[in-house]
This record gives sequence, structure tokens and C-alpha cells, in this order.
Amino acid sequence: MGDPFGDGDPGDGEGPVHEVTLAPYLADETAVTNAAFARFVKTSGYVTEAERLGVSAVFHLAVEAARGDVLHHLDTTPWWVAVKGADWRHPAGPRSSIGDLPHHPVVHVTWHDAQAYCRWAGKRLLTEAEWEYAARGGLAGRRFPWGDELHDGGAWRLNVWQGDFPARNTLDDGHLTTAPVKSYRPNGYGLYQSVGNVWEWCADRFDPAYYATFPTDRPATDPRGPDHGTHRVLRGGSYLCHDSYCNRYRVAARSGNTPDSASANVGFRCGNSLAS
Ligand SMILES: [Ca+2]
Repeated sequence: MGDPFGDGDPGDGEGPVHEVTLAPYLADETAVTNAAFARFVKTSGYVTEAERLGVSAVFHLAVEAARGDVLHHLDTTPWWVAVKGADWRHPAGPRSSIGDLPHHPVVHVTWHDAQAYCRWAGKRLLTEAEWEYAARGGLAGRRFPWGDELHDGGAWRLNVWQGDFPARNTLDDGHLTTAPVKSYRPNGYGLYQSVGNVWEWCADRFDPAYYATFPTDRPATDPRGPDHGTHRVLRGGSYLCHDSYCNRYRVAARSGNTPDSASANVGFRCGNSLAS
């Protein structure tokens, strides 16, 4: 695990590189889709945290809402707009819907929402270590799920940002916001879009100092993250990632947010333990 290139922001704690041993497990091939999440909601009556709050964050170029529903731009990241009525059914705001997006990843879901879905599905969130191992697709120590170069023979392999962030997107990869979950070629383990498209919640708490606590003389076994902390791990980066401000679309990249946070570029992928 970890970044051997020194690509990451030191504040993210992508190093030191360390060896981890994992019990066999399963990882879903895609992030959870709108169609799958709709089945969960229909069956369980679950209401997401963003729906209860009545507001969530939408990227400024994608907002579909009446002027009165556009509340304010976020202070330190003004490309994020707080939109009344933005939620998983209305990913760009009240005037949007998921009618044409059944195969897109569900967004505006918090870590708590992700936990609820996974339990309903008889699954669980992946640990951060499980996520990274699965995302690498068998290519240990590489930068991306397909190798070290962002461009693989000129074709885009992931959905990130192209152009001048945050004002102009040239759409070279075909998508301003989310792409269907089975876009682009899967990695060596059959996982689609482990990097790019949407950030994916992991089970663990997030602490940039966590990797430094691993033993140097033996592999850690099934690490489950820090025991305490306010944030949960997010992995994989999103359609907003761009080298100019956020190169966190690499397999080693780490981020986190509070478990009640939702936005239009965060989703999740489930996994499961193998029955013994
Ligand atoms: Ca894109």
C-alpha cells in the first residue's frame, strides 16, 4: 500500500509504503448505481441524510435548479454550490432527475447512507486496504490501475477533468459529471472505474498519520483504520480531479470527510468477506 512516487500531497499521508496481508474478500465490480440504490429505497423506505437535511453540494457548471434554490457557494471551494433539494434523486438540483441515469453511480450519499445500503444488500464497505488492493487490479506499486501513465495510448481510461478547472471542461473523456459505471475498460480484477468518476467511501476512519503507525518489520494483517477520528476514508478521486489542484485519481491517493457529508461527486462500492 501507499505511494512510491511521491506524487501525493504530504498532508494526505500516502506514505510510507508498507506491506499489508488481507484475508480473501469480494469487491463489487462497480460503484452502486442509481438503479440499485432505488431498489434499496423502495424496499426499505430509507431516507438519505441529504434528503433529511434538504440541501447538498453540486458543481457550479452542473446546477439544475431555480435561482431561489441556489443557496451559496462554499467558502474555500467556490465551485461547489449548496443547492436546496439536491439529493440522490436530483443529483444536479430539483430540476434534474435520475430518469436517464440508471447506470450512473448514486451520489449525494453519506457514509451512513452507504453503510445502510451495504447492510441491506448483505454486504459491507471495503476497508481502505481492501479498496486499494482491489483498485490496483494486480499491478502492485503502479500509479494507476492500468500502469504508470495517465494516457494509455492516447485514450482516456478514467473520468476526470480536462481543461481549465473549474471554468472550462473540454470533455475529452466524454463526461462533465458522472459517467455510467461500466465506462472505460476494467482493471485486471474486473473492477470498473476504481479511479475517477466518483469518490468511494471506505469503512475506515481517516487519519493522514495512520500509515506511519504500521510496523516496518512485518506486514499488517487486515488493517481496519484508526480507532478514533472524525473522518471516514474516501478513495479514487472524482470527475472533478485535475492535476492543477487535485491529483487524487491515483490508486494510492487518500482523502476523507465526515460521515454525514454528501456531495454530487461521492458514491460508494460494496464488498464482502468470503464465507469461511
Ligand atoms: Ca470528465
